[in-house]
Amino acid sequence: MVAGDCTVESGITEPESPFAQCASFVKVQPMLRPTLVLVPCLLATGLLTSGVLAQGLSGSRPNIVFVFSDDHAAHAISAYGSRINQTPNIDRLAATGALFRNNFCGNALCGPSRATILTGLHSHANGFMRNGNVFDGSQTTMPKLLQDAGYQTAMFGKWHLESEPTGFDQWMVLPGQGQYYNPDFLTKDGKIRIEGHVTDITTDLALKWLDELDPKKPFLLMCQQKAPHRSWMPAPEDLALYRDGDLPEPPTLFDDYAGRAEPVTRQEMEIARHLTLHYDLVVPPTDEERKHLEGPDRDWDYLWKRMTPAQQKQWDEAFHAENEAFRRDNPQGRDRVRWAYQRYIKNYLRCIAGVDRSVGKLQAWLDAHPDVKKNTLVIYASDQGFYLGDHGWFDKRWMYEESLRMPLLMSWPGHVDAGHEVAQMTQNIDFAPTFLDLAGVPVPASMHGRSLVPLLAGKAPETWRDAIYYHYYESQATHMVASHYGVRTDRYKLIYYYEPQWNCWELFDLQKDPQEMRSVADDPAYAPVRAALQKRLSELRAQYGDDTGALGGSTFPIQAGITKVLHDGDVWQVYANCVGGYLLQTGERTGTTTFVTTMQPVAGRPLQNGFVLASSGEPRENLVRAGIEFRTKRLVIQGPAGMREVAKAAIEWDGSAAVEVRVTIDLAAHRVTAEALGKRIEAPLPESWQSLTAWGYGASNAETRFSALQVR
Ligand code: SGN
Ligand code: CA
Repeated sequence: MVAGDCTVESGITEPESPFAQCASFVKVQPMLRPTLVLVPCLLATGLLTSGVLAQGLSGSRPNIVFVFSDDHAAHAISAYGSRINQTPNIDRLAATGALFRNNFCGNALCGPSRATILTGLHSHANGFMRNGNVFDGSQTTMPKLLQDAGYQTAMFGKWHLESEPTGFDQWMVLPGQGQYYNPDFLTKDGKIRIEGHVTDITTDLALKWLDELDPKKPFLLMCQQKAPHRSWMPAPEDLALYRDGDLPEPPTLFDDYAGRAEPVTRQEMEIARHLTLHYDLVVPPTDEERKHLEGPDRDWDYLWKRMTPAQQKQWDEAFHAENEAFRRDNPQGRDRVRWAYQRYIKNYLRCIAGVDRSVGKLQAWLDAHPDVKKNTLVIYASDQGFYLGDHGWFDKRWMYEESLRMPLLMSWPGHVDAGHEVAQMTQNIDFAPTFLDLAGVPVPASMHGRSLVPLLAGKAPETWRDAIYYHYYESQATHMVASHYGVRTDRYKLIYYYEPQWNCWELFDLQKDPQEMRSVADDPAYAPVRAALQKRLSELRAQYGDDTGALGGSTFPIQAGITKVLHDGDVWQVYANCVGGYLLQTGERTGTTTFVTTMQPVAGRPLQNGFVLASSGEPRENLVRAGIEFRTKRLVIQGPAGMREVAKAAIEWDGSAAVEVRVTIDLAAHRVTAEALGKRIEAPLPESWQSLTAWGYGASNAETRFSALQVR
């Protein structure tokens, strides 16, 4: 078979043993089927240079040990220059292999990043745009393709994609976020609880699977740690770390958000205001405090009770004295922020110490099995980055560097140069193509990413990407980060907050302002840069086929959690890829107002609801929702305090026909009523509601068709 200037023989039809020496990988490519030759095609298209190492890696069918953690920022890895911790085992991967300097996610959230890794697709194309979506496990995924190509496949630990894992011979995953102590695992045979700390247990499950492998077939092991995700509960043996002294604070701990767009001031992820005392900062509540617990703090007792008495004792010993001192000193203002930062970052880093030890255990297993080791590529990565007090924050979601960056290290001694650094911009869309390329499986043309194999060989293809695309959707959810999409090049970053009430841009010159403290979007000196980036952004949206985030004009000046709006004559088709998404028009109405519309679910989407919404004042705080909960076939009213259900009635409905809903708001009687299909429900409204200031449509995780809203 001849392609370009290189001849590659192929014809090996049996998968090669991972335990055998990777036979003469320089001369001959072991390929699964003669028709599946990838290297020459890549060479012909210029994706690959003639790097001997690169030719050796494509189709070399290594075992892949993929260690993947949750929320581990690159700047908490010493190989990436961490100022606050040491990660000797992860660093060893860099010392013996490659470190990717500029690896990014496409949507800094757990489920979306995982769905991207499985599919090689950005969120809009794999359908998993926000946590709480349900992954469509029937689509083509990298583990399935590897399985078809003769790989043994396994997944242990955090999954977070709601549907059952597909493409794995063996899996044991945490339900949802999972628990740190004595966690439950979902298995093919139901749920089991295992005593211990989740990081150790996940590692042990992976090691046990390695022990039981079929030595004749290559394997993919996905060992996915829950740590260091919130609420940062380290294993007992790590509680003693960082006891003495303070860790350095990030320079932007007291960021005031001046010079950034307005959504940045509206988030709820500040160390100062949003870290909770009990759940996050592990100070147990007093009896008095226990009477008024709010938000995540309500879960502290549950977490505590999950622990065994021995584990509780270890926790008490670790934190009691510090907690007493905190109660006694009762720091305020910046002192309290500093105290919270120290408590938070230390527990976060203690969790990472456990993850690093897990990487060490897997390396030790390989060291003890040299025949496997010589055919095994070990990878460490995490689903997104995280704010380690940077900008005063914890959590992720934003397109700013700290959460956009994902750590990525790959070690395969003898095949990847030790100490190799990759400077090109890579992304989580590239993981699946890379694994497939290594396995000699053709990369489906539909995948958005590209194989990183040429970069591993130290040869930069001339056509490597000059920009990455990003799109974050989970607007109306925990931490309240506005939806946005954007583009990053090696020097600049352009971000668009597209919900109409924001409709604003940020532009950062990363060379002059690496901490992204001052947007230059409106600086005339940057007008040409901004224009070029806007063009590049449109091109990327077209290239990846992303038409989400195009929100149907200015008829609804307030929107949240809406992914797409289609407007056809009198019909508004609203895709709210979010719990409680809404679009509102503004106005002023007193007395009694009746709203009438029909609502109908669009087939093929997860069914949740269609609502008429009305607000008095700030919609985020005062919003009544009345309409049909499609899933449960009920007429319901929610709010105005949060999304709490305040009235409900079952309806006779076939689950698909358009339903007319009539909602009346009587501000004199302080009452909201909803009627549909002969049923009528009502609920009180606060006296503070003197006038309506906005109204419109709402939906949750649904695509819903509404007729024009009549306002009478
Ligand atoms: C939970 C956390 C949030 C976190 C999300 C998403 N709250 O909701 O702080 O942003 O997960 O994290 S908690 O009270 O449950 O800890 S992700 O990694 O799964 O995307
Ligand atoms: Ca995560």
